[in-house]
Amino acid sequence: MALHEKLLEASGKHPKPAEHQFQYGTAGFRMKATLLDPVVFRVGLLAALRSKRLGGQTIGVMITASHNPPEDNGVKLVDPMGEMLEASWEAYATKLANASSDAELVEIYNKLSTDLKIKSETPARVVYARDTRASGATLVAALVDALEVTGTQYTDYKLMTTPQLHYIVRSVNTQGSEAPFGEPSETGYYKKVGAAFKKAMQGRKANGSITVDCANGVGGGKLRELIKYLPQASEGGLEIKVVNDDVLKPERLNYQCGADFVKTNQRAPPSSHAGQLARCASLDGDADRIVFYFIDHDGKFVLLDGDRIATLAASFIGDLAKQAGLGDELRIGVVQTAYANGSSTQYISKSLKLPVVCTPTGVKHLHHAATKFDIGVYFEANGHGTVVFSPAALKTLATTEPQSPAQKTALDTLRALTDLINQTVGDALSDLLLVEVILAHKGWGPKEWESTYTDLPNRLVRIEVADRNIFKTVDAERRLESPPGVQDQIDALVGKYKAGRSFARASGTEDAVRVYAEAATRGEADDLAQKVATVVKQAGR
Ligand code: G16
Repeated sequence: MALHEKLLEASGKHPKPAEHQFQYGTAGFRMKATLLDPVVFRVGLLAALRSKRLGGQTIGVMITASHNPPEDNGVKLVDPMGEMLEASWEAYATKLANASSDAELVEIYNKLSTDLKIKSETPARVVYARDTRASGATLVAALVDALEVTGTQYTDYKLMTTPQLHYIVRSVNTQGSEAPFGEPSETGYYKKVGAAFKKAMQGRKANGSITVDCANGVGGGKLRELIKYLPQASEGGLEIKVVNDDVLKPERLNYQCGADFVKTNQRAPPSSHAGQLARCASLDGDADRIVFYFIDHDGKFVLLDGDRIATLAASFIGDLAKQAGLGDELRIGVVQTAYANGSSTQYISKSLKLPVVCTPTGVKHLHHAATKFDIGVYFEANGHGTVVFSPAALKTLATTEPQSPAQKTALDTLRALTDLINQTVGDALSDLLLVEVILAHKGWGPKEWESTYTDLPNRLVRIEVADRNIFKTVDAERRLESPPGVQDQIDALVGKYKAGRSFARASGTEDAVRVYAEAATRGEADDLAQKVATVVKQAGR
């Protein structure tokens, strides 16, 4: 049978509901799982094309809806070096996903093959994994149908965190090269991270234990596994208490727990029994985000979010670079989004004296901007982020000869960090250990970490509107250009509050508009958020 006939037949098993329009957004396709079968099938076709286009390099497919509720699912593609799919291909993904019939799908597929000059004899290679959602297994079957029909070589990595799959993709593609990323297996990931953690600690002891809420997602089991590769608590290693790791009751995923719950509600999961000043952290459903928090002496909840991780990491790495005698050679910068607390941005530029760049939401934007520095630290306030070292910076670190014992220690720590940090994408497990290393080096608890600067009180509100696509932003999502007049109303409101700042943007992962507001006091921040939310609600009716 010719390929187009096979494609027609296979596509017939994955019909697209006529009324739905799909879009490859902030984190790939994400929606109610019941709608996803044809989308995943078509993403499988695109993964095959992408691999062929790149000369048979391995492409990753991750089936996850991360922080979304249990009934949702999603799918996204991972490029060969572990980055997010190249932006120009997002449009192809959207086009394939919206083909209204099997025949049109085959037509678009063939046209893409021709336009992209894809050679049919080039092999296609794909690796894939999924999170713990109940719908994952059926969606994998749709993906496999696409991989089979296109003659793609594929490996099923089963249940994995999203960043683990990114690690696998880069490891597979760099095997046998000058810069192998790691052993392309789950065990390889644990070995690499575990060994780097031990080196980066430099014999220091963690200050007490940390409790990690795993959102009842895929991160729980994986964290338990990773712990086996770390120095054991009984031998003076870090004690990690794993909670909310129930993946057998699907409805518990991200419910009243997890990084998104904690960040949005600015409170600990109701199940948390942490005592005062005890270090706590929450992952999200696919373990690519992490936020930290603690209960203060006066019983107040204190959040240490992505901005805090960015500032902690940037100051630590900056100090190490200076101690290693590389302060003038390595240009360190921080990348944030509009959600970054104004105080954090101020602290980075005024106290740390580092450049700060603001990009739209979405790791792909931040990652890209971070690669412009020798060492780029990027974190979204929601806890999604990592640190990237440029090839030149890695070379400098590898070849610099230390001139004193202190320089050697700093250099060794920096080298260990380049392995501890998952440079492909934000990785909650690797970020957890990065923070623990820094706190251990500084001899800090969460209180000392918090005391570096004072957050402006802020509020995040989620608003459901008739059509979120009418909300279009400019200036790294800080201003609305449509609907007309709405930004003027927001500006007028913001002007009434001391240190007020607010913006509204359509979510790329949920059917909603998000409003962020900050101001000098808690009352004012809440008030401003509610008022801007009302403006958005009216405009979105
Ligand atoms: C995804 C993206 C993040 C983004 C978040 C919320 O995270 O990867 O970059 O911050 O969605 O995006 P939005 O506000 O557009 O809904 P995750 O953890 O859900 O994959």
